[in-house]
Amino acid sequence: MHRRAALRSMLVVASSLTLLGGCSPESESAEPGAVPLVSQEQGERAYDPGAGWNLAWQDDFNGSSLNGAHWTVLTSNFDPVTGNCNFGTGELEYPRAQNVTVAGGKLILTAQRTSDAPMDSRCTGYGPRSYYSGRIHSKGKVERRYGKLVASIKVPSGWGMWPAFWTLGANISNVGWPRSGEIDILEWHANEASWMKSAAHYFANGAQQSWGTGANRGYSVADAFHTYEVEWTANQMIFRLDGQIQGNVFNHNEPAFQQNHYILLNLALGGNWYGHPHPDQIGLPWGQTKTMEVEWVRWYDRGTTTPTALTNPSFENGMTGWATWSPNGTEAADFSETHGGARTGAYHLTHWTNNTPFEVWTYQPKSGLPSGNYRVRAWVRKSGAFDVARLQAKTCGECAPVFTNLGNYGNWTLVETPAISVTGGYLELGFHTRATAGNSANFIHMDDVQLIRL
Ligand SMILES: [Ca+2]
Ligand SMILES: [Ca+2]
Repeated sequence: MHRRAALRSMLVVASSLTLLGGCSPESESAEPGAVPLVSQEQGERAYDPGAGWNLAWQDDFNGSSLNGAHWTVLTSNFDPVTGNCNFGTGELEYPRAQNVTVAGGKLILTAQRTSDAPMDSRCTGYGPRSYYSGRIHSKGKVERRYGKLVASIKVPSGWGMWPAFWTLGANISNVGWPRSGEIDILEWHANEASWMKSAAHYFANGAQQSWGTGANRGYSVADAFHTYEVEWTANQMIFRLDGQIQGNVFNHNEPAFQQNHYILLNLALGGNWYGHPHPDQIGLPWGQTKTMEVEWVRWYDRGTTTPTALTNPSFENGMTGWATWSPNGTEAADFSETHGGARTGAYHLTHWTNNTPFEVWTYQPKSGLPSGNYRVRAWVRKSGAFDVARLQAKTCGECAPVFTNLGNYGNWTLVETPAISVTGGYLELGFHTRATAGNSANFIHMDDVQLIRL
């Protein structure tokens, strides 16, 4: 998408034109710490997601054809999802089915020069394309949120190669881009061949917002398999190369990243990230091919996929299942009620004040929990001035809680606590707020509480 261009131009060293003839992965891979290329070609590249992560979905690209239950193959330079020609970035390729194959346990996206002058009838104003290539997505088929999304990918070297492993928000057809959100796990640029480039794009404060980072392997990552991942939670994204080299952490609170996303894999050529080069400038001569190969894509969930059941977690049955506590002197002002205007269902929990200082802890006690680590999630809208506003959990009435301080959110926003260890089977979880000065503008709305076992 051309709107991604601003970020990309910031990340690319524009003066690296001396690399135009192609980089030299052989010499660079001799640096200390480099993994010999031959070992990476033997078998599937190993990956360990770490303790507490469970495989929720995967495609190993076995067999001899792409799994149509997972993927849709694009066969045009017009993108029907976004309505863009050349994907909004002026890319030189025309995706077609022949250039998407599965063989040897791998997905293979093949780029090649063509004199066919392919062009979608909706894109006549842009002129014909000069390359064929491959592009697939999982929209409407594999759509998930949070967890670790990882792939083992071999990107092709060569100037003008723009392989990418990324996601878009599943609601893009309704809200458009960038409101849908976009997570770029891997983008590769020949001028910085040792880097995994990662980014997030979204809409906030009336405009497109872009955040970017990178992870540097120290030698070219092209022409060998590496793992590229994002660890995505309600509050953060952590991008890793080969499970170890970490870029900067993206701390977010964006609705676009609290919904399902779908996966895209594609091998683009040229376009705005390379400064709109002429097809002859691309490092892919007539009669040759370049391939982006993917050994596997995996999506891991943190903890169990089924949250531990709470009583009345969406507050549809008044305060059933929930208790309240207030310190002496504030009971008369502790307003902890259910109201309409819910996130889901008809009702939600509200804390508010009638201009009187108050404090209230609305919590659900849970007994009989298996020992382990837990996390609490809930959706919140909040405004006003509170001294304390927390989503929290504790293992006894007098125990120190784990908590997340709630910010001001105009829209329903998903929040979660840090992990808490439960060994005695008991947990209290809920919302604790306190306002020492009366303020009629104070409000906090809460709905859809979940207890997650990690
Ligand atoms: Ca495989
Ligand atoms: Ca509700």
